[in-house]
Amino acid sequence: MNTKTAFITGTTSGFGLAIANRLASLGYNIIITGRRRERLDKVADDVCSHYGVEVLPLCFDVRDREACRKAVDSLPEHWQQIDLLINNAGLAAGSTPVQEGDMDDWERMIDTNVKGLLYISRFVIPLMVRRKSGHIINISSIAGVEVYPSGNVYCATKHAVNAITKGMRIDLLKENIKVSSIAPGAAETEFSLVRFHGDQDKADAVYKGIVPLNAEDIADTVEFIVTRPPHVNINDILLTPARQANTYLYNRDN
Ligand code: NDP
Ligand code: 8X3
Repeated sequence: MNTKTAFITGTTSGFGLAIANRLASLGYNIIITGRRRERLDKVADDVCSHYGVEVLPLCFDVRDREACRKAVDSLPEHWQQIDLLINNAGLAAGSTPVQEGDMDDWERMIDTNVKGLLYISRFVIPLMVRRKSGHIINISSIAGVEVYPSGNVYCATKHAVNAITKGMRIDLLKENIKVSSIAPGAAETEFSLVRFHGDQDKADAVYKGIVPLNAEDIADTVEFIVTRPPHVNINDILLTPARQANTYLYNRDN
């Protein structure tokens, strides 16, 4: 069996961390990324010793176009054979009506969720095209399907991810590259803590009275997508907690 290689962005916590472990458990060699070097190196050591696969940690900010270029350009020959790209790194910053929005928060979200995803894709996809083979999974959100109060710019970035996913699927059809997306609803990771700038009470309130999704649920979804036979592409999967009906309607009763 040929060992496959996956490039996963944002693996220092949450979905990316769970996906990295899951793909390693399936035998993938993995390229992992994030800005927090200590965490990244620890993930690399843990995954490597636990699963015995090769792990390459690359510490950089996806908002930095040249850093993205350098990271991909620096890949040794055998790491350039990327079978699977998971565009996961992303965030929400703030939750305020548009007329009160913090423009620095807006820029962080747009630069990370949209431009960062594009930069990484632009540098990795040619490596797939060269081999006429590959699979891209973009981590979108239910916020890419519906807008919710004070979700404005975050929702816009995830709507953009969905448009980019569709565009990739069209442009990469003749290159034998599959393109999928996963759109989770509320999932408990560091997401809300980041969104509320470290306010733990506000973050906890998001999940009050529901059992949220967790990172393993997203890793399960990735595993399902990547274990389909070659003739099948899973286009998009939207999953929510059982107690979530849409972006803003939850059953928080007992
Ligand atoms: P976490 O905050 O737990 O993880 C986010 C990851 O992205 C971290 O590893 C972080 O690493 C990385 N990241 C953030 N900004 C950058 C950057 N500028 N450069 C490089 N890496 C970056 O959140 P989740 O796991 O929940 O989020 C993962 C994805 O899932 C995001 O795209 C999010 O929008 C999406 N999502 C989340 C949902 C949820 O409810 N949790 C639901 C739907 C979608 P580091 O800080 O080390 O750079
Ligand atoms: C995160 C899920 O509903 O908080 O993408 O926007 S939501």
